[in-house]
This record gives sequence, C-alpha cells and structure tokens, in this order.
Amino acid sequence: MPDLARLGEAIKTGNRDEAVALTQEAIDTNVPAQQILDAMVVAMDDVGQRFQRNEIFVPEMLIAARAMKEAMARLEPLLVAAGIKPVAKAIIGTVAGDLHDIGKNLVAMMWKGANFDVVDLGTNVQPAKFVQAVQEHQAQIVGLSALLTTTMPAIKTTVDALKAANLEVTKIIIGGAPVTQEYADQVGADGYAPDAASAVEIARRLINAAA
Ligand code: B1M
Repeated sequence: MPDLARLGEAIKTGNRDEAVALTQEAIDTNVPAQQILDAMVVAMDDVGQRFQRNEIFVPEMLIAARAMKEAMARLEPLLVAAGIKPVAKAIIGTVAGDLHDIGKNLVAMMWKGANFDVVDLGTNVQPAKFVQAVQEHQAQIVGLSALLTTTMPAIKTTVDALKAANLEVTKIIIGGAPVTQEYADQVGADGYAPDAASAVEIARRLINAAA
C-alpha cells in the first residue's frame, strides 16, 4: 500500500525524487487521483502555515513547491482523465514598470499547490494584458504584485481597468512588500495578502463567498 503520509512528508521537506517516486507508486497501485492530490494539498497547506509562523523561510518554501510541482506533473494526466478540475482559474502578474518576481512566483506556486489553475503573465504587465487574460481564461481570481512604491499606482490603474471591463465576478488580490490592507481598500481590491500562504487563504475565502 503506498504511503500518502510519506508523500506529504516528501513534499514538506522538498524531497523531489521521493515525492515523484511515491506519487508514481500511488498511481501504479491505483490509489484514486483525488486522494493523492488531497495528500499533496494538505502538505502544501502545512508548508504555508509554517511559513506564516516563521518556522521556515523562502528557500524551504521554494523547494517544497518545486517538489509538489514535479509530483503534480505525474498526476496531472490522471486528474484530467478523471475529470477532476482545478478549484479555480487564477491569473497572476507583477504590475507595469516592476520587474520583481520572486514573491509573485511564490504566490503562483502556492496557488498551484492549492490546485488552482494558474496563468502567470510574468513581470511588467500592462493593465490591458491583465484584462485580456482574465477575459480569455474566465478567471475567478486575478493577483497583482508590486514591490516598488513607484509601481504601486500601477495596481490602481490595473484595478480600474479590470473594473471598467465589467469583470466584477473576478476577485482581485494584491500584494507585495509596500502594499497594505489600507491600500487595498483604497484602490478597491477584493483582498490583500501579506505573504504567499495568506494569498491561498484569501483566494479560497473569496471563491467560496462567490459560490
Ligand atoms: Co529591487 N528593490 N529594485 N531588485 N529588490 C527592493 C524591492 C527595495 C526595497 C530594495 C531597497 O532599496 N532596500 C527597493 C524598493 C524601494 C521602494 O520602492 N520603496 C528596490 C529598488 C529601489 C529596485 C530598483 C529601482 C533598483 C535600481 O535599479 N535602482 C530596481 C527596479 C527594477 C524594476 O522593477 N523596474 C530593482 C531591481 C531589483 C533586481 C532586478 C536586482 C532584483 C529583482 C529580481 C527578481 O525579482 N527576479 C531586486 C531584488 C531581489 C530586491 C530585494 C532585495 C528582494 C525582493 C524579493 O525578492 N524579496 C528587495 C529588498 C528586500 O525586500 N529586502 C528590493 C523576497 C520575496 C519573497 O519577497 O517580493 O516581498 P516579496 O514577496 C512576499 C510578499 O511581499 C508577498 O508574498 C511574498 C512571499 O511571502 N507578495 C504577495 C508578493 N507579491 C504578492 C502578490 C500577492 C500576495 C502576496 O497577491 C497577488
């Protein structure tokens, strides 16, 4: 019997090879894809919570997310075949003028770890590109990241562009070192996350509230 608890541990400790091998073992012994996925998501949630409590830091979180990503690649064809859909479609990017992407990448990884289908638009993303991507992918969540005080106004411009395009069904989450809840309220974003783990909690809350 494959050990899903060990798979969870392999993800938490960022042991890529073991995570992939245990995932493959579970697949080969016909463990339902949903059960394997649940074990992975629970493990990533734990990683997020330990990050929030400052028990682990960015490097540990990155290696855990990478282990999850590789294990997920094995599982993905089965999830598709079983008709198991991602819990949400999300668009993410760093706003216009801003080239910082480490925090944004962490948020994208944590969202993937929570079984969101994530389209990453990269850095220096113009408002029109966010609007186009949200429309094209019919995303429920759009995430805007900014690391510079000089690019924070691009968050507002992007929020305004999303609202002008009547995309109210898409919930907007913003974050980045200089961003605050107060700023989120001021620009009319639906949520603010101080870190990547909170970005999962807030996205889940907004999706559930809209359902
Ligand atoms: Co830049 N930089 N940088 N930089 N850089 C800062 C941000 C700065 C604070 C350094 C400083 O002066 N002390 C400063 C900003 C000052 C300010 O605006 N108040 C600064 C500056 C000034 C600049 C340049 C202007 C420097 C210059 O050229 N004169 C320039 C701007 C370039 C541009 O963007 N147009 C610049 C360039 C760069 C590099 C390219 C060299 C590099 C970026 C590489 C890359 O990202 N690929 C870089 C780096 C690495 C930094 C520091 C050192 C580290 C940023 C980082 O990655 N942190 C940074 C100083 C610092 O923070 N110590 C600095 C780690 C990351 C995990 O944290 O991104 O905050 P963070 O993400 C967190 C949360 O904020 C949150 O979750 C993440 C994980 O918990 N979060 C979200 C982030 N996005 C989120 C989105 C969400 C939710 C949460 O929802 C969607």
